[in-house]
Amino acid sequence: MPPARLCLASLLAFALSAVAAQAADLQITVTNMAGAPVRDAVVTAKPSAGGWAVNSRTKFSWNYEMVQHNIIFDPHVLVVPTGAEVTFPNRDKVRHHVYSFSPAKTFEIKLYGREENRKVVFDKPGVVSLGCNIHDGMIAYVFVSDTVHVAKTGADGVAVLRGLPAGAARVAVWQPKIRAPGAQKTLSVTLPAQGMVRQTVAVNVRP
Ligand SMILES: [Cu+2]
Repeated sequence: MPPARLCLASLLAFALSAVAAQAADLQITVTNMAGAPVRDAVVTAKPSAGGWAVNSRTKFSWNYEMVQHNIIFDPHVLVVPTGAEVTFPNRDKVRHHVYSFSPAKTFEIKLYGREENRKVVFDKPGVVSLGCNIHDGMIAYVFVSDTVHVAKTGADGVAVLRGLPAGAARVAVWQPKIRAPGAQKTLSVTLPAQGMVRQTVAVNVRP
């Protein structure tokens, strides 16, 4: 590595450690209007301080895999960074035919069988609705994120975003059943230099 690159790398490491020392965590609890937890909601944050955009080196800590087994897609909602390659392994004895008409990624994986694998690159941010031509009940979503600050709620309705810079951030909560334009609700959050901010977001979801 040439010296200039080395110098830049150490500067970057220093800058990153400075950011890490001044970072807050955001815990969002998503509920329905009756207060019950809502799972599979995707929470994103875009701090006004910047630095949130994904790039070609962005790697989330989970697998980019949409498995088909027991005639369902698993997970129901898969979050990946823009540009990610997602595998679609078929673990069923029957064949599936995966497709999407979503503007963020229109594609089709023609009939393929047990233990076969297919790959699709999701190159544009947005929500991609998946279906299967053979099994109408198979529905799932690939959430293609343009921000590194993203998390999905579990059965408890909780998502935690770690290491957000201090200051204002635009937060969005998306879930396929939210009754709102784009199936999302947005809010503004002000983050301190350190500590955990906890907020509950109630959304109107279809049963
Ligand atoms: Cu199928």
